[in-house]
Amino acid sequence: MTDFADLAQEVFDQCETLAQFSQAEGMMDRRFLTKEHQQANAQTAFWMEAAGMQTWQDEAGNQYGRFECSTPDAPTLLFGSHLDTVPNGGKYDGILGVLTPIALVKYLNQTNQALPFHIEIVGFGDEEGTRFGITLIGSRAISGNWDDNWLLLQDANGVNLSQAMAEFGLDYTKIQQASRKSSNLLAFVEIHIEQGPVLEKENLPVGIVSSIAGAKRAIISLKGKAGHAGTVPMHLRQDAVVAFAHMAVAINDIAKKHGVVATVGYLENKPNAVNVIPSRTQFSLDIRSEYDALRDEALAEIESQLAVLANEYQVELEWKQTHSASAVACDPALKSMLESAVADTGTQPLTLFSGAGHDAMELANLCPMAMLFVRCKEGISHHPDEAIQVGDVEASLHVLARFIERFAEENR
Ligand code: HGY
Ligand code: MN
Ligand code: MN
Repeated sequence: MTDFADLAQEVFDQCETLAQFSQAEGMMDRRFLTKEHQQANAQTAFWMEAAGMQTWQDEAGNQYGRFECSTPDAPTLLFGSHLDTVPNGGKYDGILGVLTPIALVKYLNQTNQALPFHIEIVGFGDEEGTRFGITLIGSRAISGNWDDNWLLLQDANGVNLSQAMAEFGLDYTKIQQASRKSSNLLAFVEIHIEQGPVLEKENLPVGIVSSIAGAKRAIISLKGKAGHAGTVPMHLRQDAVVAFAHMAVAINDIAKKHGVVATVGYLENKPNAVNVIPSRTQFSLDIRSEYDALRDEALAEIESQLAVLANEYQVELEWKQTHSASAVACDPALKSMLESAVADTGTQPLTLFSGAGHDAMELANLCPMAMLFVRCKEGISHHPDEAIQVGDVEASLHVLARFIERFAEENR
């Protein structure tokens, strides 16, 4: 059996190297079209070239590498994941899914494997959506779902997307060049940390993804009435924070009742002064399920309950949906090929669904898609304690090498 230990260690060390490109001292924070994004693309391109790939950056800031086979007009098998992170995130979410396939290509190059398809790897520039508020910008540019309205979106410093693209050296008038045709793409495969506890509980290094949860997101603004904390009687107040507090509990209770997940992750309060009754509170809602109908049922109940609470606490409520993605099933044939490849390496093939969203759900609009999960410590993610074991990277390389052999047999 090939020894992937050195390549696995290399991937692990490269995750450390990329982690230094962060906009915040002492924590992971790499956002779309920033200097740190530019550094991560350049470093990734360097490793891609060292593995024997040609490299380029597309008009959406995605970093590509290409490993050609001997047949010029052969189709392409595409691997990839994202190079951006959440604020105070981990070193492996997304990153592992770019660096592991680079190591695989290095192995294929060193062993001169004659493949009937080209291999490409893409490092998406924005999956988390933490700079401009919408997610999957890089993969949506590739799938042809780019929306020019995004150009006016602004980041926390008031920089809009078109300015950020120009500063990054991109010409947004050419953004359509980033979109790919499905005709020459055989499949898209994303390797990603599980970001959940199942593989660790089952004591498995890898797992195969069945489907990816569909998420809806909204920003909800409450308008109450500011007033003196000492003089306005309680029964005459229009306190936006009190209204919010009841809404947050209602969201939590309704989600549990319907068996979906809902999160209030972002909260802003104004004027946020110790002796002023809060007049404006704004918060985010992220609600997901493996089943869109279940999610939407819970969402409808949340919407009506928040209207009742807004009335009860005398605040005006404004609801702005910011994201909507349907649940996406992985391609059955690819899924079973991954399951066979896992079994070939002597590991029990466990299939599980992904509560986290991924670029793979966007690429599914272009070609058959599959995902391989890698165990992570206690399922921790979107947190600096995110951790993986080198041995599990090694296990995933064995699976991918076997998957490539099977996929090549299918496509000769
Ligand atoms: O939010 C998500 O599911 C992903 O990590 N962006
Ligand atoms: Mn993430
Ligand atoms: Mn991710």
